[in-house]
Amino acid sequence: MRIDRVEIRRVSLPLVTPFRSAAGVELDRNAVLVRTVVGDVEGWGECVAMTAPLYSSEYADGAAHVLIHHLAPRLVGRDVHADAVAAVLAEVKGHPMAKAALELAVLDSELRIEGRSLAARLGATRDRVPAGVAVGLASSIGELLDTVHGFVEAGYPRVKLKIEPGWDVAPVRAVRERFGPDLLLQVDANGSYTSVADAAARLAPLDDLDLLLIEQPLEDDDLEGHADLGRRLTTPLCLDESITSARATERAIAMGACRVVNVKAGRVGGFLEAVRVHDVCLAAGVPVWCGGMLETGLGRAANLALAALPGFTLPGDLSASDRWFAEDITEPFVLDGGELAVPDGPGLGVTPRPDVLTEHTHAVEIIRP
Ligand code: NPG
Repeated sequence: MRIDRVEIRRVSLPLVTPFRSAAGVELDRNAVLVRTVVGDVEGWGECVAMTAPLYSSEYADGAAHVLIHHLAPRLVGRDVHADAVAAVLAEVKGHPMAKAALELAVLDSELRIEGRSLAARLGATRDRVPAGVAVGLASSIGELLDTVHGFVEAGYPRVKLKIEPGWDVAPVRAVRERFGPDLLLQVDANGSYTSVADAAARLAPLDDLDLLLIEQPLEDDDLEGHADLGRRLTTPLCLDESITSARATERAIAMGACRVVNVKAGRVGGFLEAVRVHDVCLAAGVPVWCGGMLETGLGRAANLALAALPGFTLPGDLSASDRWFAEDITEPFVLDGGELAVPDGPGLGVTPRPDVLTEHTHAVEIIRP
């Protein structure tokens, strides 16, 4: 399959409400989209890097730069299959989110040519997956309860609350008391606790609140700290930022640094590596779930395909499009009985709506051989 052309497209979609976490505040989704052209077939990928390097070292402008100047030029004009993309791009160090977006676009074009869905290609075993919603740091407990109430009313079976030191036990307890034991509830600290002792002292009361998990309390590289903290708490610890590859997943599990894994294709360099992370977890009996990064419908479609694999036994950060966008660039994903349908058309199973895409695009770069 010869890649005739790659386009890097910058879009900015306003969020319906700002999203605040220990990794900053998001007001708009500044996405970098990748379009590959193979004959008369196009393929789409979405880069999940955020506007600023606060969640990870990658950020949208940097990802666009490395895609335009270093990654896309290695593929255009070449005969390459999706399986080989990661190896071709490997001589460029780092930049997993940018690489994942380009690999996804190649996968999408290849699968459209084959008439096969991404879900089938990745090994999905379900056609619907449970939804989950992430709720940002709020300015008061009253505001938080109102926000969660709206999502529970909309039918979300699982809620994830962002926490940080000073905004942890009290808001989480208030949510548990108000919505009762049936709500699937978990928390995410984005690495904001600075020591094991401090985290253990602050988070121990969460053990009485029947949480599914506590996500990434400590810094990315602190696997020993997570293992130590995990022994001091009864609530399972889950890693997100620390999980950078299938090998890192094996190490984290072997060290006892986590009992649950959040996988994001962008963070591990692509959907094919995300499947390998899933395989490691499945073999080790460790539950895995699909993270979210405020994706437009393109990235959301791909996440749904991944989340339909058998090891994904916990609901992901997979919400309906209207959780983030008044108008998505694809047909919106809608909640149906607390679930979302996994796209079953060729490739991603969705494409951008040309008018919406044009309205929100502010730059396009074309890379030719
Ligand atoms: O539903 O797409 C979603 C968002 C889920 O909370 C979510 N993502 O740390 O996992 C995370 C987090 C995040 C989003 C972090 C954006 C930083 C920026």
